Amino acid sequence: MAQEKHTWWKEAVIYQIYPRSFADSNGDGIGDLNGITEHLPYLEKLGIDVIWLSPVYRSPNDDNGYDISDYRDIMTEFGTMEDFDRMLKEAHRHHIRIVMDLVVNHTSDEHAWFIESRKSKDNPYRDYYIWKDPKNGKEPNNWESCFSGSAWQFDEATGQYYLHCFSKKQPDLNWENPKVRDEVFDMMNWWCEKGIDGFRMDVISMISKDPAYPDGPVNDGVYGDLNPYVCNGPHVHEYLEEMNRRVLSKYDIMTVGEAAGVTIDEAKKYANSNESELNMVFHFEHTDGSANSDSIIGKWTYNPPKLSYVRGILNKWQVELEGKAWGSLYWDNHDQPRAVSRFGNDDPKWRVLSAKMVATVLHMQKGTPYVYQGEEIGMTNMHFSSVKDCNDIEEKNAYQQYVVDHHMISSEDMLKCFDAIGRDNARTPMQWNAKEHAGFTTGTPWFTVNPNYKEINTEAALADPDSVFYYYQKLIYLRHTTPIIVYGVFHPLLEDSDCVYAYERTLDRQTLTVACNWTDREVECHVLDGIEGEELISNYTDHKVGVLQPYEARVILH
Ligand code: TEU
Ligand code: CA
Repeated sequence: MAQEKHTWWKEAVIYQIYPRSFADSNGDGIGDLNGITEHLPYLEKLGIDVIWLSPVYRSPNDDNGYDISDYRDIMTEFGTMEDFDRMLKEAHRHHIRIVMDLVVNHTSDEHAWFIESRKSKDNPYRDYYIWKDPKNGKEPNNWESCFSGSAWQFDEATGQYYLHCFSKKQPDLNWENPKVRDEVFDMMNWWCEKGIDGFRMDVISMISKDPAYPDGPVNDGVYGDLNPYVCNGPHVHEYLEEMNRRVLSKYDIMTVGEAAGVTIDEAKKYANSNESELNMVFHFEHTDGSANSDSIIGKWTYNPPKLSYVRGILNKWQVELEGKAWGSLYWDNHDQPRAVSRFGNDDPKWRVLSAKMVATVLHMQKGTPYVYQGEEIGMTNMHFSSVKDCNDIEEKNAYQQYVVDHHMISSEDMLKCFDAIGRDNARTPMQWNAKEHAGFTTGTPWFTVNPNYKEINTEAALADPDSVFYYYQKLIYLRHTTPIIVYGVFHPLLEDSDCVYAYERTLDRQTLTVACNWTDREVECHVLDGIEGEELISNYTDHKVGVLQPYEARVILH
């Protein structure tokens, strides 16, 4: 088999920062760029190679920065362009690259293009967005926005509707218009010239819509599903090839597409080995709430994910992308609950052990791993006792639609779903120490700090050699020093086990065997029996033959 092409982004570990909740440097309660700069030595110590920065551009914050009103300016609360330049320079000095979030499926409705576009039907910016006439006096079709309600908003001034796959303050750009592509590519080149190291592309799989705009299947009895008509649409690969030609191929950068609705076959195109589009994509199969455990309503559930399901999906992606496309690895991000709470066990008795186990399962697989801020110290989900305490627009709108307007679910059950998989879980402030507000701010934090910060914080983690932090540090170090972890071929083991996640990686004459107990019970497991080799990492110091202890993880190179 041909030797796989070696590149820096295949060997890298990425750390995602959600700036609003990372570190506040000036006491206004909101995380900012200078807060990130101050903590670069912490990230260098962890050993990560790249920061993916959630959006820092100017934004009215209807969706916390995923609604951009100026792509070439910095959000006022986060600092200035000088602060950005300094952060970039300092990051590079600490051997850390910076990947920007690129949100170009939509803009804010406060972006200058949209302000012009909505003025009149003959405005030069009209075709920058997707405008349609009413159908029988109503919305052009039945599509539901990803944030509940219709995906169409009527605009009095011109008597037409505009499309917004997300909030009504996030109108979708019309990528069919070559002027839109010119503007986006110019803006991307401008950031690349500044010296940034890549892009994470927000819902990039949604930029090309089915030109027929047909009604979607009605799932929850209210609206129709837009996904089949907006994900992986007819021109998406054409547009990304054009982007690659006109921007990406000119720089030594990495790209990861957030690809809602992506299948393995589509991923092979987006992330093909010829690198004609993107370097890799995020898929949602193992984190999509309703797919992964029985749905309660729409995407919402409070049922825990089953090992067999999660493993089936991850293994399938490992095996099928081999040699064809590069993959990405993640358990959580700013849209997902905390990894240890969802896939491990956040009970204080098991939190540390299971956080390490869950990390092992992911970090020994093939692909580029992503660590979400706080994951490296085993931060947990948050409990919200009222919708008034929630911040996320997705949660608030879902509550309004399902609980208030349509009485389809009780308030109690909806909140149980938010506790289990709501996006707010990931957005509570980073826990730095046991002082007031977890050391996140000297002022009043913009969002509730998880009350467990006295036990779970970076200062405590750095003082404890057995902490989750040092385990992540070691996983990252191993990836940097052990080629089989980056380039080895993946082979599933024990695919019928209800308790153990096990697999092998092979490269040249070496084998890496990984065995992880997904449960809080001791379980029988023989995949490591008789293997003589070097134990690269484990969350237990003593082992027993033929069994794995609760949440035990072991990795042997032989
Ligand atoms: O997310 C897109 C997406 O498809 C989902 O993960 C979404 O957050 C939601 O959970 C759908 O149920 C991206 C960003 O990551 C997210 O933060 C933004 O809100 C969204 O796009 C719009 O820009
Ligand atoms: Ca601040």
